[in-house]
Amino acid sequence: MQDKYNHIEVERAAQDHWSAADAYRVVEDASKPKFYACSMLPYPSGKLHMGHVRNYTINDMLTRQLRMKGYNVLMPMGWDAFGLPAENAALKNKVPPAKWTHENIAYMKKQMQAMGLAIDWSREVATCDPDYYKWNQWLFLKMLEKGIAYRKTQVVNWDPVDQTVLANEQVIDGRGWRTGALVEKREIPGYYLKITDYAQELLDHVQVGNDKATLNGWPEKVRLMQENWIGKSAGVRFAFTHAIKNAQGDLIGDGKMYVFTTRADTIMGVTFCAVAAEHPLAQHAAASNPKLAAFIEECKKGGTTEAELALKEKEGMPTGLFVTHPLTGAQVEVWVGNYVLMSYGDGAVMGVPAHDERDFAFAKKYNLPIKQVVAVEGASFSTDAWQEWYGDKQKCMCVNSGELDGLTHSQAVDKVAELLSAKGLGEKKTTWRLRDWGISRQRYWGTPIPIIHCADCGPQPVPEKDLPVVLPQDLVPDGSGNPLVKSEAFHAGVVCPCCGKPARRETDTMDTFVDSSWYFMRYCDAKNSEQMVADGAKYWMPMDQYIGGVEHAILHLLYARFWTKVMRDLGLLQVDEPFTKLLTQGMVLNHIYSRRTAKGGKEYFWPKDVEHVHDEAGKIIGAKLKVEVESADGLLPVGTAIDYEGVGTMSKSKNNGVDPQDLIEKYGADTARLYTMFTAPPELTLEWNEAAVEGSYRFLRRVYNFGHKLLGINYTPAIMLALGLDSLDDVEFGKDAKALRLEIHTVLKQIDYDYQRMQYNTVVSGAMKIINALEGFKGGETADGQIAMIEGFGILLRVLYPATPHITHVLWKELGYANKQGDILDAAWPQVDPKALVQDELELVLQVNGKLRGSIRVPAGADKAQIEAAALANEDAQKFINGATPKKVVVVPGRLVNIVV
Ligand code: ANZ
Ligand code: ZN
Repeated sequence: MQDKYNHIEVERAAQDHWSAADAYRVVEDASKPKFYACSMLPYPSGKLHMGHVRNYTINDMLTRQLRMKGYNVLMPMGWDAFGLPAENAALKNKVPPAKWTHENIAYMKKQMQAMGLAIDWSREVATCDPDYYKWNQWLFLKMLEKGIAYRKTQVVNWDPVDQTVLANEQVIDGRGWRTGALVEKREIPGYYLKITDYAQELLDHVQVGNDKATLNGWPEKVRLMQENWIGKSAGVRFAFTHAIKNAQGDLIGDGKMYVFTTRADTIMGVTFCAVAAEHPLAQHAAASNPKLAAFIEECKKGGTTEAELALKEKEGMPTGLFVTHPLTGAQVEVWVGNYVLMSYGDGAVMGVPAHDERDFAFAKKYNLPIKQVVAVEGASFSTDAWQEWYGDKQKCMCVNSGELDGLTHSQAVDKVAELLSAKGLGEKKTTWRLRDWGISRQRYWGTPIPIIHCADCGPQPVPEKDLPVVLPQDLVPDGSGNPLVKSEAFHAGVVCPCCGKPARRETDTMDTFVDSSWYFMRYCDAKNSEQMVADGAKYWMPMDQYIGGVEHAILHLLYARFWTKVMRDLGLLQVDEPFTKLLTQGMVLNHIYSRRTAKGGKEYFWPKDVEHVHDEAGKIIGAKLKVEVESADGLLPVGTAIDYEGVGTMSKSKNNGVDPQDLIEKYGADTARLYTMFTAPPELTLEWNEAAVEGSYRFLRRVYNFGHKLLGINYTPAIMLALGLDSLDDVEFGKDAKALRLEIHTVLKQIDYDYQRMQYNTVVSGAMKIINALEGFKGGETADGQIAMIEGFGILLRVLYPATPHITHVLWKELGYANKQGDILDAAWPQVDPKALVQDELELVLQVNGKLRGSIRVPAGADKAQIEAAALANEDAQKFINGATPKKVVVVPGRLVNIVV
């Protein structure tokens, strides 16, 4: 063993050993309890960032600890290898996305190996591999057969200059990212998956407080986000009648304009109606009203997400059309409103400005009447300004509403539904926010949708025997649309499966969320060429612990849950939910430093080049350069003033990322891992601190040095074994050794608990307490003292091992612990020795007349009489008793003694 900690040597030795032993290959083994621990698969963007390091270290700690506890643990890894960044890189560098992607995968895999992660690489999956995406295609065809997948027109972003469809993220402020041209909306056909068929089950399993909920191991905030996204709302759907006819003379919508409302109790407060720009009544009115037509065009531009709509100024225009209120018979004017979504409910709303905040803003803007129809006792209503209670349905009662007056919200809703249904104009209805999942993308780098288009027979599924439809590997996008459209090879020889005539392949590819919806199941049967999933998935699924970023809280998790349910319903799996527990790790943050350039631009500085400027109280008031830096304004000298922007997520654009590679090279993987685990609980943000990285390194050096010192004592583990001393039961521990054991086993007990709840930062602080206790131990000269140290150090190595596997592996071996227990990788998890926790003496709180007056120490086995005597003899007690005769003495065993005078 080297006498100084050399992380390079240590890590090389440990990694060589593990790879020679193929230490991380796991096989299904029915005799052991299984545990499936998995991180969200990374996009192969080029190199790892600190967020990855954090994510995978959490996963690795879990994996290594549970393996020691006797579980059969799977920790796999793969690559979310399709997607837009590869196409963008290809465009920029003129290399095919496949080449770029594979090079990145190779590099990032090397980095992961350098981190010492216990990944079973034999199960590696890259989603751009035909052996993988074949099964996307296969399941898609099954879904088509079952009607879960279907074709309909969809609205896409169209760049008129590049003549190409843009992904949402390629539209910036309504313009194409490359051309800057105003983006148009176009309708083209695409494929959809009926996730809405599963809405109720998706909600039930995730909803907090629902009896059917099974995802109790998920963070509540994620469950709420899913619930909101699914968005179940109970209300009433009913029609306003009208006699508006289209150009052909037919009644539009059979003379009924349907709306959906969650506030049917406010139906008497309707003063207008509003429809979406795409609504048939809006279209009809626009045909004879150019101003309205222009307004409708304007509405269609820009974002259509709910978040964008919420921020938009509420705008509208009257159509000049009127509909009839179903209960009062009043004529109500129809407006076009930019806040009405065509894709929700019926694309039309009843406007109740007194009780709906958006309608209120709209009515104020266009001077429409506002009529109060519900009231809350003691609160007064005015049309001047919106107040929260106007929209509150909990405490309110109907007013100014004829026969509804005096009813509560739910009574009134029942009554209105009854009245409307008697007229055949409406009924209660549940509406969902969740939409079907559109999976067609007009992009090259994705899973080809297995469809063949025949001029005579229409779109036909590719026969199963012809799967996979392989994506050409060598195309280079040039910015002018999907290169598959122009690829002759892709279409060569394709014939209609139905009539055999020459035909064309579908050139759309699948949304990459398809790839990430089931990769974790493929890990279980990664090499199976006959089936999508098989016995491996039976054994490993559901996943016991999923770990990833909160940015995937909605779409990815929802799609994966849906996909799992579809696979279950197709008989491929027996599980209802894929992820039993979920941990969303916090972001890694760092300081942000910037400066305005002479031209008014902004440039960011690397934190290493900058130091803080403090005021007298030590508060950071700014920053300055520590070194010369090349800038847009030429070379900036040391001392140049820099703006300090506080902390934020590490990102390339802010130039505040820390490259894990540098860290690993300088300090080693163990330090990088230890630092990320120690600095914050896994779910909270982690603020970068270079000094703490060095502190982590120093801690490991202390552990190493202590281990090295133990080599020189009489009772190393190896010598103990040689003497036949492999059980501690026969050892008589003296006072010092007992105290050391008490301390270490007490910490171990806490560490055990912290491991269970994955609070790894306090696991590491527990390990620090153990090394402090060992270093401070005074009884190391005697045999029992040395044995207690060897025991304690063995505990330290094992509790630390999941965080820092390399150094602990080497010390475990060099000191001879491995002689009996084998590699630390499979060593038994240390057990708390109940005997070590037994205290010889107890400290009891001492009270006189219920007031704290000090404490006493008594033998652990002392009876009531002994405790009483000790308390009465105590000097502090005597001062307060002051010669009086005690009336009684109360003893609470193990806690306190109270003398009452
Ligand atoms: C009248 C009303 C009065 C409403 C009131 C609310 C408060 P949730 O709960 O999110 O489902 N709405 C219906 N369809 C819409 C569409 N296509 N675009 C925009 N808004 C639409 O929301 C249901 C409410 O959203 C409905 O209830 C309707 O406004 C509006 F005091 O009807 B309400
Ligand atoms: Zn045909």
